[in-house]
Amino acid sequence: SENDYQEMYDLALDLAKQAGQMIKDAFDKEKLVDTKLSAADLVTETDQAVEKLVKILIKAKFPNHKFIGEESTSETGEKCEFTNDPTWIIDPVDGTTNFVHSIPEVSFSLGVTVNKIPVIGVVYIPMKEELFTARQGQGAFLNGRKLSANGTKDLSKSVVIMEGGSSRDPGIVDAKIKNIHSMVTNSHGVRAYGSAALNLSYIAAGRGDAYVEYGIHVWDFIAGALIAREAGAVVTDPTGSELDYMHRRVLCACTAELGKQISSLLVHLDMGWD
Ligand code: LIP
Repeated sequence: SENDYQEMYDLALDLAKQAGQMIKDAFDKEKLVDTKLSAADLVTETDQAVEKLVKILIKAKFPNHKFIGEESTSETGEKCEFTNDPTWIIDPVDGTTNFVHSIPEVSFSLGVTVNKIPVIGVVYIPMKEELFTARQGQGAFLNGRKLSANGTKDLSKSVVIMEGGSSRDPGIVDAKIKNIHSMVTNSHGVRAYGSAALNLSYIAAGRGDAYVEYGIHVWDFIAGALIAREAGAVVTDPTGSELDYMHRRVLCACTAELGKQISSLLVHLDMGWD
């Protein structure tokens, strides 16, 4: 019911606040860094501590809800079980590489799905005190101010956000460089902020026109995808087909025309499913 949704949203905001405080407290301190799937896939104590706390608080309030978290999932190495149940999908620290290197583009990302559809998206960038929020059908907001994505239709007038990502497989890196080459050649410029959740929120806020990435995970982009859509952007699979949250790739464009143009120029990498 609407009441339950309000309670879920209130908890989501509270979790963002608490996670943000933990990230702020740890930001200038020395970090204990470990690696996961590749030498450039990083995790810190803060990622783990934030996820642990958030998981406990969700369980306490909504014991029947499901939970998918970046660190819990990487620990077990299992595939995600994504069901119709209300599911909290969180990335405790999105942009861990930035966090480790004291670059402030670090976000806490939280999405809630019901029947596999995102109904709540919260992305908080504590070092900038920017809180991006969205609820299905109710618009997207930055610190309470309503957002609307740009109207850019032409790649030649666009800024495109892209990332190098954490895979060090030479074939994957080559394909990504090819894509960066096409976008640099045909646009106003390419940017990489280092956090998928932040990148999508930036498109929602009109800070750039499109974002594409292969190799991210559901927790990196599900909240940002709702925020971008609620701001009027189009979020699809990079080929242009319907977005699959478990397929590790996404294209977000401020207009459908721009999305089509970008899609046709890309080498489409398949980096599997969560
Ligand atoms: C990060 C993503 C980013 C990608 C990085 C990494 P993490 O997530 O948000 O877009 O380029 O390789 O996957 O690992 O910091 O939560």
